[in-house]
Amino acid sequence: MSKLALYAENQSVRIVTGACPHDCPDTCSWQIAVDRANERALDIWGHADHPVTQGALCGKVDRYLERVYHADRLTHPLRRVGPKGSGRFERISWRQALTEIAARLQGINNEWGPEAVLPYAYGGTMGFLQQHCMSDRFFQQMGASRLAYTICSEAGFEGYLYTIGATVGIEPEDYAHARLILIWGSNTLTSNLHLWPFIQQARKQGARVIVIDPARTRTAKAADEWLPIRPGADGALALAMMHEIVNAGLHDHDYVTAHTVGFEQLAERVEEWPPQRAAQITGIPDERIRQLARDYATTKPAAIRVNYGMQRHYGGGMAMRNITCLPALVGAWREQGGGIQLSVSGQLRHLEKRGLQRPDLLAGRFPRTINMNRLGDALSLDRTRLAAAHYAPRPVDRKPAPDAAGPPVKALFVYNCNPAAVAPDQSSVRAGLAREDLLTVVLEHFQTDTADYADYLLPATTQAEHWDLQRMYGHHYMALNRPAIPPVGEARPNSAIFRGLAQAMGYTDSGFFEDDETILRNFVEAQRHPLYETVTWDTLLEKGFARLNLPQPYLPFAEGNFPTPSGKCEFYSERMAQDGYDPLPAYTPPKSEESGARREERENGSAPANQDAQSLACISPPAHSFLNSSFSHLERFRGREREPLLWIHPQDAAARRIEEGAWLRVWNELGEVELTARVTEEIMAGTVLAPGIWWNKHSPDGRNVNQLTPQDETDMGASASFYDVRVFVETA
Ligand SMILES: Nc1nc2c(c(=O)[nH]1)N[C@H]1C(S)=C(S)[C@@H](COP(=O)(O)OP(=O)(O)OC[C@H]3O[C@@H](n4cnc5c(=O)[nH]c(N)nc54)[C@H](O)[C@@H]3O)O[C@H]1N2
Ligand SMILES: Nc1nc2c(c(=O)[nH]1)N[C@H]1C(S)=C(S)[C@@H](COP(=O)(O)OP(=O)(O)OC[C@H]3O[C@@H](n4cnc5c(=O)[nH]c(N)nc54)[C@H](O)[C@@H]3O)O[C@H]1N2
Ligand code: SF4
Ligand SMILES: [Mo]
Repeated sequence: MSKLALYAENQSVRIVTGACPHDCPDTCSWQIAVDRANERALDIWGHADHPVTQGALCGKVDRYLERVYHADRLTHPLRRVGPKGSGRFERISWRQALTEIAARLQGINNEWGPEAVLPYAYGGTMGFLQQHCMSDRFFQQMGASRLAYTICSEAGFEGYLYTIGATVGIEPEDYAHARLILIWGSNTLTSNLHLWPFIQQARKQGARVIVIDPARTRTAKAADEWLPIRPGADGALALAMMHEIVNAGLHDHDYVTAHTVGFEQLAERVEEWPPQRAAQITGIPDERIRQLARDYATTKPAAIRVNYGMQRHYGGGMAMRNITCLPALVGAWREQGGGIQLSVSGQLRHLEKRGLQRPDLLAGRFPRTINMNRLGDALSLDRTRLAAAHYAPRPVDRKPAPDAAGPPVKALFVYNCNPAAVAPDQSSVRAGLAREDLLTVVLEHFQTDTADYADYLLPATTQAEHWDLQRMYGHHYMALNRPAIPPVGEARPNSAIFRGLAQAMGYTDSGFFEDDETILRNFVEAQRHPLYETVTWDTLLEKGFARLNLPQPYLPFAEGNFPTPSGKCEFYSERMAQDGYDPLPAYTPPKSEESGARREERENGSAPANQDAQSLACISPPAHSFLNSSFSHLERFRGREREPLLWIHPQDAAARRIEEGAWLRVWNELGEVELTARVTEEIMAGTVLAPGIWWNKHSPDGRNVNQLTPQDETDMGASASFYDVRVFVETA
């Protein structure tokens, strides 16, 4: 019997439909059973009618109610009592908290101007309401610094956009129709679980699945083939595939002629990329590259699921661009199950969001924008570093001179984010957070590593307790989240906290008085684009989710119509040339090839022959049981991941006399962290892998892998280069 059927018969239970808030391409629709007598949630499950959720949540969110009712939940406002970072607090009332924070903000605004206030937020929730609605209104009314949301996806986004014009692509359901599926820099069974049933359906009909990844992930194990590739080398692989396809005449002449621009220049460019050259860079034998290219061009339909893992490198933007050229080159877009998906968030680009976020409250001001990856620099009192923290996403963008960098950051507002654990160059971030003169306000469910540094720690509601509308990006269903239970303790939704702060600041705009349900209903009803005709408030209330007004099957580019400037897939991009890039696909090597670790090797004369002194590439993708740093503090999930590990190939381990379970010191020019060795052939030689993201305070030495990751921006979008890292490893 389904859970729904089980509870539906029970008069003492109410069933509330909602949606998972997490930053995950699956955006599941869920149902919660609530005991009417005491308003306590009893059970949670995946919505059976949702075409992608298909009745199942992942192993993390299946236990969401443990998170909701966990003894460690923050249940009332707190004010710091110990020294900065000590994590010691006393309980205060909401009124006290809001009044005191408002008074301190007024003081900072008067002395330094509003740009001295920096909001810092990311993916705790992907809801239109609790992610960036009332907070945007609040900070825009103030004129605070703005934050560029670059920590995850911007490099890949830009590469994809330059090539095909929008982040749209194949929908998950259509992967079932593919005959060849390349899972490229993605760990589907961990980070995009609900795609897997469609892939399995395809395999039942004979499809082959190939995983291109430096690690033999659980996805690679479940696939037909694992193709190990060196981190950061994907751009070269795609170039060589195009070389082979064009030289063998396997490209789709008609599609290329009708729907692409720049084929002649592309053909000339890829001439420079024979598979032998790419083999040197990728570590994939040239014969295997040739075969992959021929299979990709001749198996129809051919689908690519590319994801963010492969773009967390300096050349991530260009690598994504190259890969995005492939489906047009072979005409894969023609068929159901052919094409590519990075994200389908571009389907939301026609949303009317002004009523939600109220940019008009800026009233003509243009506050500076800070790149969130450079939080360490932003919190530094050194003006040169502050200038470096400004957002400059393209080569043609310039950062200001130190004198023009603006005021130091004097107040930091963190919500939906745990930067002390997730942001790069952790020692810089923590040094900044430890500044006694910095006012830090943190809105959280739990006392995270970041919350330890708060002056005021404010309890936020979870998704079980508040309204929201979920912004999906891996499929085409928007989902409404209704509150199932009353707030736990004195917790308040982010929206209510910012509403309260606005009132404490004396802001009078009517936008600060709207209630949550009204905001969402107005937002849904404000849409005029035909794409959202089917997403009505009534449908959302009734069913819990609504499909965008897209046909099924949905073939976005079967007849071209790319939303690029030329209307075609741009092998040659004039816009890239204008923005300061090579207008053609190119290979951009990892920056860590030239980083401190490599310099150090040359300077202390550790010759390549001396293998145990050599640095290794280091990547830190998500542990299966965590969601970024969420869930990693709960015993159940921590238990599943054992302890902070470093996967190292037996060859690299032997050269360093490292044995399974050994205590390791892992370091580079930025920092150092201690990890336990997992000696395994599941990572390619020359690369190590540290599953993330552990909280610092749950790591044996109080630090995590972000000690080793740089603030450096990627080639496009000023994104994070978490996996463009080299490290030295030795037994501690
Ligand atoms: N369970 C779980 N699910 C999640 C998350 C989570 O933390 N846990 N995080 C969510 C978020 S915010 C995001 S952005 C996505 C992230 O999920 P994905 O987009 O899948 O990205 P990653 O997990 O960073 O990396 C995916 C794979 O890329 C590989 N990889 C690393 N470098 C390279 C490279 O240079 N080339 C290639 N070909 N592969 C490479 C890694 O080994 C990893 O197996 O998942 C979301 N879903
Ligand atoms: N080394 C390394 N670092 C990485 C990555 C990596 O692969 N390797 N991945 C990067 C990526 S892709 C991403 S997206 C970032 C993610 O980094 P974050 O966006 O910081 O994600 P989480 O670590 O899940 O932290 C989200 C926090 O928001 C809180 N939260 C959830 N809902 C709410 C709410 O409604 N209100 C409030 N106030 N708080 C809420 C949760 O309790 C949690 O502590 O990390 C990045 N960092
Ligand atoms: S984290 Fe992803 S897979 Fe898990 S319930 Fe949420 S949306 Fe679904
Ligand atoms: Mo992410």
